[in-house]
Amino acid sequence: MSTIPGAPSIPIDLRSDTVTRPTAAMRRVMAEAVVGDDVLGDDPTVTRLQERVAEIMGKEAACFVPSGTMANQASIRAQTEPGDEVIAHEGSHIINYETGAPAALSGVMVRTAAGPRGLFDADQVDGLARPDSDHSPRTRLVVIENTQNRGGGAVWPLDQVRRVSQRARGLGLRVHLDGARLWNACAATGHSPAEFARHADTVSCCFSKGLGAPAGSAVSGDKATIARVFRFRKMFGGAMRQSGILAAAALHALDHHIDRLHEDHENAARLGAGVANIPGLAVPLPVETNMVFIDVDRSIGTAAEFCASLRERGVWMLPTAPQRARAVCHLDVSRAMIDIALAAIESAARAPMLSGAR
Ligand code: TLP
Repeated sequence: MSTIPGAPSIPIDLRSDTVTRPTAAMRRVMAEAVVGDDVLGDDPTVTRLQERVAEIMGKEAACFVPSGTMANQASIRAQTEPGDEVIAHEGSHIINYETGAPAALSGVMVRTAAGPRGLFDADQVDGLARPDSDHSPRTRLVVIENTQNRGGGAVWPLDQVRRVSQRARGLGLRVHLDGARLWNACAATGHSPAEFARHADTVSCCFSKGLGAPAGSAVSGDKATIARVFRFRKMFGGAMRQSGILAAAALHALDHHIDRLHEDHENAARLGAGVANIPGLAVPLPVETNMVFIDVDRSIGTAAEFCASLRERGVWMLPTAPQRARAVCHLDVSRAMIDIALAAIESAARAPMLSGAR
């Protein structure tokens, strides 16, 4: 791909907060990690991470898994049986980006809730939960995603989480919190992870997004449920051996990369405000955390064309819909890089696209 003169020599990668590379300090603790065979239960670093995460979430136990997807899917499988139904927002990650896994791995159906910014409220749970009958699927689980990715990195207010959870539990349902970016929700609101997690039976969290570790997520919950999560982690092929190397990175991230998340939020706000002033571009969703969604006017081109043009200018973003792109701020993006990115975005918005303006 050609690069336009003046583009930064190292790309500014805003495709996701998953793109961060481990820092030198993180690589050091990984190299020095004391490890064992975690499938046999004797990797001390994994055990330490699991205990630490359970404590942070205010739960009895936690299970370290390779990815956020496995955290969600093992949680769904642990709390449902084939033929059951799960309630989730239509824009949720488990529906849109996990390759149909609820159907494939758990044999469940998902009944969708609608609502602005990926949020829904307690009354919708009433309407979506099935009556107890011989004919209906059994509704078993409600999934809340906080922050909500496709909703713009939207934060579920604690009170709304509480309302939805109370209603769900009142109906005998369990609650799973997809907390891939719960750290960001906490940084934005000042609430602790445990304050959100107490309203969920299982809560996932990721170390490989805003926290900057190379891989790894965890599911926390009561002992019996987490025992089932361990079982399905193994069944899904996610039990790892000397995974203390990864757990060491996660522990380092918990110690060093949580307090700085507000910087990503400030950078995203700066990016969003700048983009909103560029003709032909709009910021359709409030910038609450580290994500900025950008709507591209058809007169400029498609979002894919816009991202391709931007890439030639050294800035990487992902198209998420025909006219929508996403930029995510993270550990490897500084405030100065945001200003460089804004200049590139403005230049790309002015340039004729590959297929020309329509
Ligand atoms: N999200 C990725 C893509 O899959 C879209 C991203 O770049 O944002 N829950 C939520 C809310 C997520 O955003 C993601 C990843 C996951 C779960 C899954 O995590 P991984 O990628 O570790 O399986």
